[in-house]
Amino acid sequence: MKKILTLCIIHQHPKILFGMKKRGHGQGKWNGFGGKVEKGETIEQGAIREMKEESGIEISKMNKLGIIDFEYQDGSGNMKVHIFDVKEFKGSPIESAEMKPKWFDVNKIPYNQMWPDDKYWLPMFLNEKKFEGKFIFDKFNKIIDYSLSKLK
Ligand code: 6OG
Repeated sequence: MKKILTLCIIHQHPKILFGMKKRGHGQGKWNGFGGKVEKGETIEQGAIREMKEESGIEISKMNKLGIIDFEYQDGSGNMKVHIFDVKEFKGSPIESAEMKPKWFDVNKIPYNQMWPDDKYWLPMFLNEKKFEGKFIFDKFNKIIDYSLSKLK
């Protein structure tokens, strides 16, 4: 079974909040906040829990914009990531053991320090378009194939 993960991004135009992952998978990259959905929780509950754990922020309203399948060429680490646009929240971001948060201008998104798939789908996210896609990586985290489509 594919692992189900969440990814939450706060976009308050013209600012967007990312966190620098301090450890584990994706260390050293800026990304939204999220992680694995646990047994017994819904995807939304998992998203809310991970956002709180990693940034201190409590989500009050969010909108699912994307679903992306990530696969590795060798079959390892396959996952399905549900991507949420956080619309309303309480609190302000604090650094956690996992993430160091920072607001960016949407014109200065640090794509060269992010997962290589982000530059394909973030423009749709910023335009609040729904999307779904699939990215296949090699063992060096390079994209070897992908598909991405906008949903109506
Ligand atoms: P933990 O494994 O630490 O959560 N994530 C990815 N995000 C993007 N944009 N591209 C990828 O390409 C990703 N792989 C994982 C999902 C990992 C967090 O990082 C996201 C989770 O929010 C392969 O529990």
